[in-house]
Amino acid sequence: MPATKARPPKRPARSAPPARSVPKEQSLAFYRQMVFVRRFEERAARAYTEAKIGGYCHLNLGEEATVAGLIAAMAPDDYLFTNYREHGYALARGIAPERVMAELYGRSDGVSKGWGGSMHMFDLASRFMGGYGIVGGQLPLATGAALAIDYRDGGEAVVCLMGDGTTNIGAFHESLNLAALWGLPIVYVVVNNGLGMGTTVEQSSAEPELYKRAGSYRMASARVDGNDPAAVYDGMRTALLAARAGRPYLLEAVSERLKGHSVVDPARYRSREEAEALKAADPIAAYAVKLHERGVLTDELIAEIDGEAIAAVARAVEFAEGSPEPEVATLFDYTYATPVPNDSRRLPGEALFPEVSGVSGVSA
Ligand SMILES: Cc1ncc(C[n+]2csc(CCOP(=O)(O)OP(=O)(O)O)c2C)c(N)n1
Ligand SMILES: [Mg+2]
Repeated sequence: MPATKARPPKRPARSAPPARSVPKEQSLAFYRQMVFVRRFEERAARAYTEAKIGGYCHLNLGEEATVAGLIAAMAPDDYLFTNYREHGYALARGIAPERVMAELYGRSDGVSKGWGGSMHMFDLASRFMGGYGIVGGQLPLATGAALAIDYRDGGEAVVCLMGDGTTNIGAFHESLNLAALWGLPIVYVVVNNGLGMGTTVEQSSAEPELYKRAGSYRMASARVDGNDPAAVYDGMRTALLAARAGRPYLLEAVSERLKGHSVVDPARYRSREEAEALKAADPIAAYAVKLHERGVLTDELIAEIDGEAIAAVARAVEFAEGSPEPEVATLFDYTYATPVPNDSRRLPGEALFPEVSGVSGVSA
């Protein structure tokens, strides 16, 4: 597409109903969670630019309200699948920030023992099932998990997060179709941050009100304001109730991605005006104002919460920096569920056929 082509308006007016107001403690918990994710992500971005974190690194900046509301509505034994933009969800799900940061650093005390990195965190204890780098790759797996729960008559639900761009992947349609046919206990959540890399929802989706796509599968769905944690929480509770009763659900949470697609993306496709306007879309600032007006937050409390978050993130960084690198010999551990004596367990540089001297890295 030519760079000069005017981009369409970002999205139609929000159709989400306003959230019911939540008790003071719950709204404070939302706020703390949002600030913590923000500070964690900002620190991760800094560590990345200092070359302490390698590989890809996608941040939840701008999605903090969605993170807080979604996770608060889940039961501890529900399963969560995400895409690669996952740090905030891992933290909110209760994985220690030290282990999340150590994973970003690729260290052995990380959630995935340092072998997964930013995109591939996995923690069975908190039923955090990853962390997937292939767009849409998590959908068939999450749907399969929901089928397993149904088969065992379990009471848990599966929550499968994805971005707006993911709704144009074939696996989206295949998964929703089967979930609806089989009445699986799953909530598909579209975290609509307006962009798939640099492409807007309107440029890529013929039906840009993404929650409406569920209609093709006779699946209930709703759109909520992803900048309001209480709205997300309400919407998710409704969705989970339906899913547990065997009625899968599609929830769309609309927010903005405040920075580039990943840490290395300067987001040049955004005009200066758009970048400026984004400041007004900051869910944390907006929620602080709202809670201030309700008398839940004071200036002192705002400063205290922020200070606590910064200190906790600093401890996570210290832990990550002190954690050892994983042993190279463990490189292929966890690649397969069972030991598989095959070629891929050989380390780089090792001879393929040791008995044939001098032949290294060739295939028969
Ligand atoms: C199957 C596949 N195609 C393309 C890519 C490259 N890619 C990585 S992220 C991305 C955009 C996804 O956008 P969205 O689903 O909205 O998620 P967001 O990054 O906004 O969280 C693309 C196309 C990929 N990782 N996998
Ligand atoms: Mg997106």
